[in-house]
Amino acid sequence: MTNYVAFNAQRAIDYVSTLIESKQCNFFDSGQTLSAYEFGDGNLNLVFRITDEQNNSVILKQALPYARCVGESWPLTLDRARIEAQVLLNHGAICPTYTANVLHYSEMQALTILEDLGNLQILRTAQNNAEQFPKLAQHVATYLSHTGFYNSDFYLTAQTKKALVSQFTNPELCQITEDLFFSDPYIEHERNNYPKQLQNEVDAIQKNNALKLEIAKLKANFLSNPQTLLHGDMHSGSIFVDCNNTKMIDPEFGFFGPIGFDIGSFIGNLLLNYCAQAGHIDDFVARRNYQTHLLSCIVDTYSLFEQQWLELIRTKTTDESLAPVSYAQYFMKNVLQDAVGYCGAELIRRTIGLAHVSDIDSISDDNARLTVQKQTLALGEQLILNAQTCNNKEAFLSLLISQLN
Ligand code: SR1
Ligand code: MG
Repeated sequence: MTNYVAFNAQRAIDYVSTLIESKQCNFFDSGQTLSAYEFGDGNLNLVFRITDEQNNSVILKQALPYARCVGESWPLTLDRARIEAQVLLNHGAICPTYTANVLHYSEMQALTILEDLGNLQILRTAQNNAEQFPKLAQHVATYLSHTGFYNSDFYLTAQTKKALVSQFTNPELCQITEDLFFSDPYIEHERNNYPKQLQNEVDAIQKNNALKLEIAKLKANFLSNPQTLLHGDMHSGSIFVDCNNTKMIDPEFGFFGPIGFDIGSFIGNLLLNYCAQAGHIDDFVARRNYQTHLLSCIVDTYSLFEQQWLELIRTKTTDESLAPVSYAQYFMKNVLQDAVGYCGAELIRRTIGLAHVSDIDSISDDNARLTVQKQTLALGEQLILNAQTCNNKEAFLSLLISQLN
């Protein structure tokens, strides 16, 4: 095997052909002429679609030794390909229906070959077009509750869990989140990215000591609370959907962290889309209908997530000392409060930090976009400041409704 080399389309074809002809993989028949093109539009990696003469296809995802969205000036570990493949395998063993299937992994070439989900859509693209997915809440809740529970202290022995924490130690990718999510937006930083018309709002955030205290608590919890194996980047670009199917992709930021982080990030992205619709759907009734759908999706996701977690704790906990109902209720209240805080932080960092979302950036009218950005900042701030008042999901819903217009 050759040393690592960043692929182009021909190298991707050659690599897959060798796997097929040497019978290491069988996703294509031997002797087929293959074609490939690169279409990655994410922040970090190369992504190729490789197709045979019968139109069968797979996805080859290769990590670059730097962050693609910034360039070679931002070196980044190739180990993220291992983390991504191993999280997909771990989560896929627990929840195969909602996890993208890994067909092959190469540590040397920092690449994973995955099932092609091109028959589905990326959730963010679909939501920017106001499409509805009635099963999304159920699917995301099931994925997060099951992968969360079966990688937690409720289920694993302490020794097995500690071995997994070590296996999934992901310092460089965690550092990105620690910086972009929890640090940059709250200080003046060259990576921050916002229009000058938002300067007053940004100044207010960066001078708000109560807010900075809550962000410090959220960051400390992210740094040192290995509750479960997180996906680590549960935004709407990491989810493929259609009416009946949901598949999680891209867990290269996976590590053992606080359970509230993934569900909070997911809900934060639904709220970013909720706010952005003011710049996309002009008709008031149509906009309200879609926003109502998003709000139902948020409520249903959290309710089902909590219900499934409580049921899993009740029926599958292996450590008797963690089994009391009172502890389950205490535990889930803390998960909710964490989730509300992380949700608020996602709103703020996607508005003024380095990595934005197309939900907002695609609003063509400057004033409309600015109005949405002010709303996401205000909403994010209120969620962070009031997270600890959310003693139950009803309190979270009341908080949301009081802040949304
Ligand atoms: C440099 S990476 C920027 C963002 O993209 C990823 O998907 C993560 O969300 C990260 O924060
Ligand atoms: Mg990604």
